Amino acid sequence: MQETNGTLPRLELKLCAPRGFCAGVDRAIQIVELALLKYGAPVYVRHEIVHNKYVVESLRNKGAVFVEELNEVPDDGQPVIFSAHGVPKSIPAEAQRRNMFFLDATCPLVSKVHKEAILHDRREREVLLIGHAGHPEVIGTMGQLPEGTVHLIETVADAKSYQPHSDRQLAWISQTTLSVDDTSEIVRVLKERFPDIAQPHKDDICYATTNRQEAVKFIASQCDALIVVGAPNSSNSQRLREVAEREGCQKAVLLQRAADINWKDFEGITSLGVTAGASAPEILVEEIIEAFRSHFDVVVETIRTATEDISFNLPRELREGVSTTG
Ligand code: 2E4
Ligand code: SF4
Repeated sequence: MQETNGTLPRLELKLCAPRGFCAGVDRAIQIVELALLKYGAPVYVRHEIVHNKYVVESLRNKGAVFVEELNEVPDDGQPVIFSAHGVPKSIPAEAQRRNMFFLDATCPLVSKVHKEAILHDRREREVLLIGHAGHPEVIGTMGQLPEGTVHLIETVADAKSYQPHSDRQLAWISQTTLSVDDTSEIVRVLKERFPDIAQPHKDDICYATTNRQEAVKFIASQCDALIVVGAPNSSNSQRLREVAEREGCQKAVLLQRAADINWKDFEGITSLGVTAGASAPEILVEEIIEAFRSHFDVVVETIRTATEDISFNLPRELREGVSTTG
């Protein structure tokens, strides 16, 4: 039984499970940490390893140096790590050309989509990528094939108006962190217009994205407000906020830290849903719950809608014993 506090208003806090770190994020962060242990600082990381400032700052404090492009990395023999979102083929090619030592932290589920793109092209199919323009994962996936080969579909309207560029069979692939519902609507339109379009065996939207959206769907309509812990540039976190809003939650907000809470948003609520994007560490969820404890008499209930037991192997270079004694 939770202790109750007579002076503060009661708040039923429904905590989504699963939430937060997925196997791809866990692996990417481990790659940076193990590289720092094995090769010493600095270790260069191309792009935020995952879209979270707290994660990036913690790694920076341990000696990681974040850059956006390889031309910012000196030729000092230290490793450069590619972020979890994946990179166009031109990036490892450039690293090789410069004789750089690189480690690839691309999530294996993103790499799987890269392979699909390449395979469709080999089978002479015209590739359509469902995703958001400008996102690093989309840039990486499009960059698996020569420019102009992968065609981006962002919306249902794009699917309705798409004009094939060749007489090849079409094939669709997708970004891993999309809205499950929006994507199935886009796919429905594509299939209606192009019945023989080839598609992934299973969805390209990953298990973590799917499970986190399902969990939000399950609780959103029972909550006066819902917080997604995550960064504004985190696609999967943004999608969670949208899902909550679409399910009828009156106030769905994305927050990075407790300091960002606008208490006016939560005045008078009696139930609050909390989840976290795949790149948001649990410590930030705890920080936000603690902040609510100073304004409400909080009773936490964890609502589990799926269990996850997925983990990915580390790159070969980091699998052999890393000395922690320096
Ligand atoms: C790689 C692929 O893609 P998104 O913006 O959601 O990335 P984030 O870093 O927030 O989450 C981890 C991740 C990385 C998700 N999919
Ligand atoms: Fe990989 Fe999915 Fe996590 Fe992205 S959200 S890093 S695709 S497991």
